[in-house]
Amino acid sequence: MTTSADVDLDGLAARLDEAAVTGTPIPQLAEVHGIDVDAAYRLQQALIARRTGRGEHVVGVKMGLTSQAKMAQVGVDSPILGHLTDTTQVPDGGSVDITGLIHPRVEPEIAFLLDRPPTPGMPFTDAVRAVAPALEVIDSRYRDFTFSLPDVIADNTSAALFTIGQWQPVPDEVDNLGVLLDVDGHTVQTGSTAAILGDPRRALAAGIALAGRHGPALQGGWIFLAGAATAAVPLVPGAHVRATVQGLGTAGFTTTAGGTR
Ligand code: OOG
Ligand code: MG
Repeated sequence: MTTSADVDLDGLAARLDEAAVTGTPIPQLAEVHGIDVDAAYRLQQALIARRTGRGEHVVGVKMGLTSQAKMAQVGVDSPILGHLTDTTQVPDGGSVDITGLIHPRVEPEIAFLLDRPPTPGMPFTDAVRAVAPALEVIDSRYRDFTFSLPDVIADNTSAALFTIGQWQPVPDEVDNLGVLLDVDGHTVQTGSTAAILGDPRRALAAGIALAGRHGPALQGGWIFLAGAATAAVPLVPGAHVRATVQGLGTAGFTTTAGGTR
């Protein structure tokens, strides 16, 4: 069997990159190439290096699979960390062409604005300057949206697009806020920030630990998405999508099939 030490991680990163750029799904890579979790994070770094080499900038990180609803939806039960880049941010209230995506889904999130490089055990209010409602569009580059834990890590945790609502001062409590996902004015998912590892502050702690082990070095001013509180729903062109987090307001966008981002 091939071991991960023998694998051309940059070659595999190129395949994932091309799948995203061309909107063409690919078979899973990890089992065939002997990619474990450590190698998968190195592969993700190689993928992000290709993108930053083209001029994208990392503006934050995202947690994935921090709620039971999400773990059950994709059959992977371990929290994961991915990168967010500037070109994938859709302005709040903006519109975005999703025709280049493969099989996009959207999910409601809560975002933290990091005040400084956070360290393990740092008080939440020292680490975080502001909080906001958010939306994430995920789009697995694998066929049928099916993957193993190392596969989804290598694929930058299915990250595709995201929107951040208005930043708000950090409230006293973030651990039991109602979360709604609306599409075309209909509520399609309801949940609570309590679904995010019991308290989304734990998602930050988990993210600090994952970043300490696998990178990247977290920066002040970066966005931190804590992971969806509900399952994700399929996203189609011509949809008006809105996330509401109790006490924090909304984040929204409209999808189009053509035109500009
Ligand atoms: C993996 C990404 C999960 C979340 O918020 O849980 C994620 C996936 O579901 O494809 O972003
Ligand atoms: Mg997400």
